[in-house]
Amino acid sequence: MDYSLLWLERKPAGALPAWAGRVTGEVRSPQGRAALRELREGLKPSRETGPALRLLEEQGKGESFRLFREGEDLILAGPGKGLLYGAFRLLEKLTLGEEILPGESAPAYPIRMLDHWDNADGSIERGYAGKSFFFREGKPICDARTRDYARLMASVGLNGCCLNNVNVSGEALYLLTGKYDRELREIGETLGEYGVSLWICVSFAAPLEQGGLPTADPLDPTVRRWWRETCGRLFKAVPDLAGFLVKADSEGRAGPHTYGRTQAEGANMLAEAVKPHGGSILWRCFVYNCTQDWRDQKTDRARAQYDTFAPLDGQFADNVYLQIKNGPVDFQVREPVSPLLVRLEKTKSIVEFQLAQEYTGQQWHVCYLAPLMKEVLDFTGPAGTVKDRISAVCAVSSTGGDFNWTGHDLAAANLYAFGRLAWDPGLSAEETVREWTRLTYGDDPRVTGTVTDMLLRSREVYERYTVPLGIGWMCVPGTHYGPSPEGYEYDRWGTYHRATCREIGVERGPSGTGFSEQYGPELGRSYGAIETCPEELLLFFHRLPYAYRMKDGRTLLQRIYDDHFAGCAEAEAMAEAWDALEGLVPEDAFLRVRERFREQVRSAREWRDVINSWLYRLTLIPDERGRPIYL
Ligand code: GCW
Repeated sequence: MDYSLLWLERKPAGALPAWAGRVTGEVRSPQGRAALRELREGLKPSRETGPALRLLEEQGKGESFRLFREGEDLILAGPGKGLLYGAFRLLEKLTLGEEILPGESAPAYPIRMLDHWDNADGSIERGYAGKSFFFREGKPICDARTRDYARLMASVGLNGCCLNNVNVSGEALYLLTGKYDRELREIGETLGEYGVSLWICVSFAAPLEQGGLPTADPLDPTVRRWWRETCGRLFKAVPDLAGFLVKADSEGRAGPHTYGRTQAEGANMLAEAVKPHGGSILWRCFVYNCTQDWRDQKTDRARAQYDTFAPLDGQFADNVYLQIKNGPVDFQVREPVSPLLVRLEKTKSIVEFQLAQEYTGQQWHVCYLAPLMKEVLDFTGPAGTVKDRISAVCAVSSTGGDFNWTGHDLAAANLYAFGRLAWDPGLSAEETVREWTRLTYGDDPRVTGTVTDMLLRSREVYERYTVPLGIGWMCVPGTHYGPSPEGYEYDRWGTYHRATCREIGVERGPSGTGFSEQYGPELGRSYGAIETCPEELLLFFHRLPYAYRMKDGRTLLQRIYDDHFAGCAEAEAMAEAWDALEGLVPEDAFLRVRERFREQVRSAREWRDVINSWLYRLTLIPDERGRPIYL
């Protein structure tokens, strides 16, 4: 096989409970049948009589499952999808050697999906794991990998897949028009067997570009009719289609603003068209001015999404979900939680994480993202905690056609953790990483100890040698890999740190752009004042002189120098720790990860030297410890 099955490679072994010797069940749905098949393949039952694992398929569309004992039998009960999730959980627990306790489990959210930024030509926007396995040469494809992808998704409880890039272009524009109905139907059925619904991205300008109409104005009756008719045909031809994801009025794409309409008018028009087919609209909130003049100090990109969407709360149809990136700017290694996530009272929202490590090392650097996801889910704002307020979760996928799916073997931990947290946001980053490590590499404590430890620290290590204290955006424009401290500084994207020889950072407190006030009075006050702002976000919220004293007495500049030295040293130590696992993990995996660590160390040193040298040249303040800081 030209790809691995990741955490599904390992199967239960050793002494299994008596009931595992026989697997029976009357299952009707495709998902119920898949559950039975997975259990039989996983447990290899050998008896015709005696204690059994019995599957009881119940009516309904739910996704929960129950486990209970009847004499010597174990019963797994639930609707088809529930049986599937239960089957995978059961197999996983047996592989981990955990006790199977009676109980019930249900997902926290009805939509738990991956957004693929795959293009029809087979490339992937911000893809770091090879070519698309959904598109080849301009066409959607369905093959054995589609099915194995769906199995991997279901094994961690994920139930949605958006097939194509939010920047819809090329042949992907025709996914809507009937040209690829057969392929879409096939993909939809294959994913559906594992409970994964199919979503596609559509272009708001489609009536104009594909429909031949003179406008795409959402209030124009001919436009509305075009969408209704297009959806009528499409949803019939592709019964597993769940709806559309839309990037409108964002980074040059058309949207309702193009026609002087509100975001709600745009989203609702599409919502009306998909509603008769049970469809939903995932409407991205990534709307901001991407043609800013760097001299304009009033416009603050961090404010944009809240300013656009908060006043529209209550105006969206009930099958619209506002899709909100986890931070207010754009997937930096450290941002505050988007205030919009804790603001909406009457509108459904879906949080968007980015497993594709665009700004977190592009799957060459190890960066375990569960701590970031937890930080967001557990964040409490004036109207409650994110995990209780959102209605759904999604993540930009990190997958591609590489053998190991995610480019870096250790990046698979992010995919795993996202699924587990989407099902149960109460889990901890530690629990999920331990599970993943043991499922992937077995139980040798030298391996589990090293791998879990490095993964849990990896985000902060990355943050230290790249852009500490919430500063963000010192990466190379375009590729977003490697350091370029002023790369985005005089550009149009609104991503400034405004460093001079005296100060650094954007003032976002009440005396500045006022962004901190979007968090309501209490939190707003705390972010808005330098003394109470969490240090890790200090330069996100404040503009400070380099001589500013941090809580531990170091100057701000010294802290930045130190972080770069320390982060880089930690990256070097992680690489050595991995080297020590030679012979303890499979050789091919060992070599792949070792190659990645070599690049991580090279790149970490580059970050350290470029950022420190730049700051030294700007300020002429040397490192107090006299370490070499210029190239
Ligand atoms: O971070 C930016 C990326 C773009 C991406 C955009 C978005 C898909 O650099 O590549 O486009 O975000 O999220 O829409």
